[in-house]
Amino acid sequence: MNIYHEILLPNCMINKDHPRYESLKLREKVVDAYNRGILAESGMIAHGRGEAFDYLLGEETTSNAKKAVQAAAAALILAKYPVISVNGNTAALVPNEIVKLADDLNAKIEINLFHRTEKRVSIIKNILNDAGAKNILGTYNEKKAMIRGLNGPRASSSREGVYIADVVLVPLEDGDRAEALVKLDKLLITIDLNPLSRTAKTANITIVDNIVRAIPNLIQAVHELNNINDSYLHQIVRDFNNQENLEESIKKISDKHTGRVKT
Ligand code: PTJ
Repeated sequence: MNIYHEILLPNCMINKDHPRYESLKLREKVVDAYNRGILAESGMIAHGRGEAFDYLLGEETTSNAKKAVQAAAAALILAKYPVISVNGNTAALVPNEIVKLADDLNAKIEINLFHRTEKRVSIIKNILNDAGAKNILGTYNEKKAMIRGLNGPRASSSREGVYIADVVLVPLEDGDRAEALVKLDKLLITIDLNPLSRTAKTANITIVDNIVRAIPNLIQAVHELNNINDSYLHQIVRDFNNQENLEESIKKISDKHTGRVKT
């Protein structure tokens, strides 16, 4: 038994040689996060939907996900005011990686919850602080700005964060909020395993991959593209076509299961 099992998942019975070990380990992590108050109840359902698409995609990063990562990294490097929006699922699965990415990009981190409660915001803030984040936006002791076109707690955003950002990375986002942000002329980057979701179709750049692979890939791509000149980065962003990329993901799923192609 490794440290992860002993400390975080004392009751976990997953055998390491299980063919779907990684996926089952993530599922346990999500259940554990729910029990610790990080995840909304529906965060577990959202994870299950993602898990089904991950299974269909072969649980590995496809070539078109890699292309989307390049475009996302280029857009984030070019951004004047990049913001990374964090929800319960993101905080549960990749807190350290989000903090590293934000540091590398000099981006702000903002907690934005669909099912917003003061308690969850505080738990997620502590997790990000433990991962090394210093200035976390979206908490309860700031002035809020409301996102036009949305109602209730999910309309709230930080005046120093998403509200004034030019480029926003919002993994696992709900369709209404994605649409509202695009209407505000933000360049929207999302990570969503479902290439058919409204968010995936609305965003400017959608990385169809599991967040646990996509964020480390993004960190790597930012590292590789950081010293490349701006005109080449603009070219990468211009050449990326989100709709075509999503269609490729859907084709990958169908080809994979008719035995035609590997990822
Ligand atoms: O923490 P909160 O309160 O902000 O709530 C977060 C959830 C995710 C519950 C909320 O934003 C929500 O309801 O989202 P949706 O509309 O269910 O969309 C989540 C999308 O993320 C779905 O299309 C899933 O397929 C996808 N998804 C789930 N798990 C992963 C994922 N995509 C990438 N990596 C995953 N691990």
